[in-house]
Amino acid sequence: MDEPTTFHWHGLVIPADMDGGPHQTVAPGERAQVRLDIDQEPSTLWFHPHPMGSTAEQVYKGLAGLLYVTNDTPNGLPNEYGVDDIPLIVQDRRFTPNGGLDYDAHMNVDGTTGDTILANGAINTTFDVQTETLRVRLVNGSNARDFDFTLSNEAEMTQIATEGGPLERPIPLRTITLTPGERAEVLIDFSQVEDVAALKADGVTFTTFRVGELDKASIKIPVTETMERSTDKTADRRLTLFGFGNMVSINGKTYDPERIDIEAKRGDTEVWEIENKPDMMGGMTHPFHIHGVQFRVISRDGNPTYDQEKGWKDTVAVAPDERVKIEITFTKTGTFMYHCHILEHEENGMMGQVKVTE
Ligand SMILES: [Cu+2]
Repeated sequence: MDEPTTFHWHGLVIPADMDGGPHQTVAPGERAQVRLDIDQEPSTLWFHPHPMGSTAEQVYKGLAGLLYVTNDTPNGLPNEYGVDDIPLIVQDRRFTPNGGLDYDAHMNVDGTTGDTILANGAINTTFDVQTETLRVRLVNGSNARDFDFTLSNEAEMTQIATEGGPLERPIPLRTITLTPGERAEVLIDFSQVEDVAALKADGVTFTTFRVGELDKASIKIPVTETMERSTDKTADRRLTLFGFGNMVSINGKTYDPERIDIEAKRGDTEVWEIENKPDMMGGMTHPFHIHGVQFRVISRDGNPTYDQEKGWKDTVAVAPDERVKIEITFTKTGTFMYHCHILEHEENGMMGQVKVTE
């Protein structure tokens, strides 16, 4: 490329100097060697650039991919890549008349959206299902758009994981909603499907499953420890998300690379209350992401959070007028970003820095 970029590992719990935030740019023609020491739950992470001012356009034009964290312990889930375990990175895009990606951040003030839905970079994908149970790793890789995922036969999917690891218990769902940056692992049961079924985003088919002879699957879904999520924990910090378009802010401020907004100690556990303050128009959902950690969502407006969020998360949707409490333990040091994952909001300054020291 003829412009600077960075290598950001969304969801990896690593020190800030490996994290590829806006401070670690790689100039055109330059080479970067990245060493990652990975020690966290098996999960579906992704990577994308994070340079100040051009993250949204670089991601829109194709710079993003998946990173699987795995271990050697068989856990009873489908895990043969491309056979019974497939990724679907779902993104909306608009095309120029000659087929190029049409990025224009000004067409939609709250981020670039598209009229075409891609899965893994392609339009109208098909997959030949070979096993009764298929594990699908869903990623909302859009710049700005939330997706409601459903099956064409209106069957339930079983969500088994959030961004950073398995759910405490599997959750059957007809609709799975993901905001930009969020991921979910789901199991789809094809044993009752005749010929085809499709996955839809906001009612539009983006991947068709062709079903023939199916291998019987013996799936065991691992059950993990239940975490105590006391809804009356008091917040150590309050962050207020506000605004839309190019008038977005966190606690009334826009991003300043020279300013540390929050100082934290390594090993400390903090509760952050993230409030989405509505504006005169009612406001909009902001997906809130923190670098270098996986956190727990403990409450929404004082109530227990959704069961499908009871796993490690690195991005959490905060609806207008909602207060979401999350519990974070900082295990790595350095200066990390936290921001809205509507990429154009991030670029317009909806981002801050937390410095974690020994
Ligand atoms: Cu936002």
